[in-house]
Amino acid sequence: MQPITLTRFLIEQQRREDSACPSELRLLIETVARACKSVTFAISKGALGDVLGTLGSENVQGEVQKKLDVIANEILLDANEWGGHLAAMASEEMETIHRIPNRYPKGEYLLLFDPIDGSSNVDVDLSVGTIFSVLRAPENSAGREVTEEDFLQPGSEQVASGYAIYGPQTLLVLTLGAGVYEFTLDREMGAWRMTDGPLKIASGNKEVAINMARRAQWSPAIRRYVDARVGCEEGPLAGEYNMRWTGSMVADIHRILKRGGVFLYPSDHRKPGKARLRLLYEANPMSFLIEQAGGTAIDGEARIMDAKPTGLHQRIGVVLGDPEEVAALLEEAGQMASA
Ligand code: P6P
Repeated sequence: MQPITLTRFLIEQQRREDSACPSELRLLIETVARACKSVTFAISKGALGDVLGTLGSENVQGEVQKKLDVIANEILLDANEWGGHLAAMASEEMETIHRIPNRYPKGEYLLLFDPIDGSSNVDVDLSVGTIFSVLRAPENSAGREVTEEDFLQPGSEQVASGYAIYGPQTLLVLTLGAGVYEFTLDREMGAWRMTDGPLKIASGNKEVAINMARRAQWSPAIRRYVDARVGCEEGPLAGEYNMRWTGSMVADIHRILKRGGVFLYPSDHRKPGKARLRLLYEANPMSFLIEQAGGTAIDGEARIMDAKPTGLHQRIGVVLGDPEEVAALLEEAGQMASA
């Protein structure tokens, strides 16, 4: 039997009693998935498609923009503007929100995305991805212009999230709040075919994803947790763990969803509020997937999806994955606090 396509999966989700997928959301997800197909075809051209390298410009984050950052951003904007399912969009690559032009109908959803996560990997042919998060526009936004404030909702308000990962295969990993499902792009048919799901994070896979070069920024508890596992210390855990760091959150999170482990990008312990990863279109969508797969996602202390955002490009510390590993970190922090 042919694997289930994304279209069939979404239609069957729509039919469910608790319908986690109303028709407008189904259209949104299919539109994003179709845009990700265009992105993967652009990426795979590489140097032959003049899509590598930088533009010489900086984005709102102050990061040098890759050609593909802008290409993917435009693909996602163009694909989603006309469908009538969105009230507005927000992207890592745009300083403020992108409202739906008046020539198109507006819908009830807000779409947030990081068009190319880990874009510095593209020039050296390593995996990158597109991360997306879906919120409902506040009811009081009907009949008025959507504002940035309407996007500042806790991650617990997400109705869907997912990512495309552009690696040896092109995959779409998605949750509508009723489990996490993986689809593989069938490049001959152009269809997304379900290849795994519901995903559950395996416990006990002793792999730590962290950038050790940022050690000076970590809290004492995170240093003790990491040093005991992948530091140079002798101790009961020495030699039991391995380390992985791909430079692309999508690739590291996909590995954790498929075989377990833990991912850490802690905030800078020396400068409160200073962190690397963005809350609205990186940490929240990934936390939704991780929790739906039975994992835990915290900012180092508290649940990420409870955080009340204060800005569109706000950053946050991230520790997520195997619930036993996250619990071990929290225990470390608790012991140190009570010492
Ligand atoms: P560093 C990519 O730029 C990103 O936002 C995430 O995808 C990735 O996990 C992290 O930053 C890599 O950061 O400091 O290791 O370059």
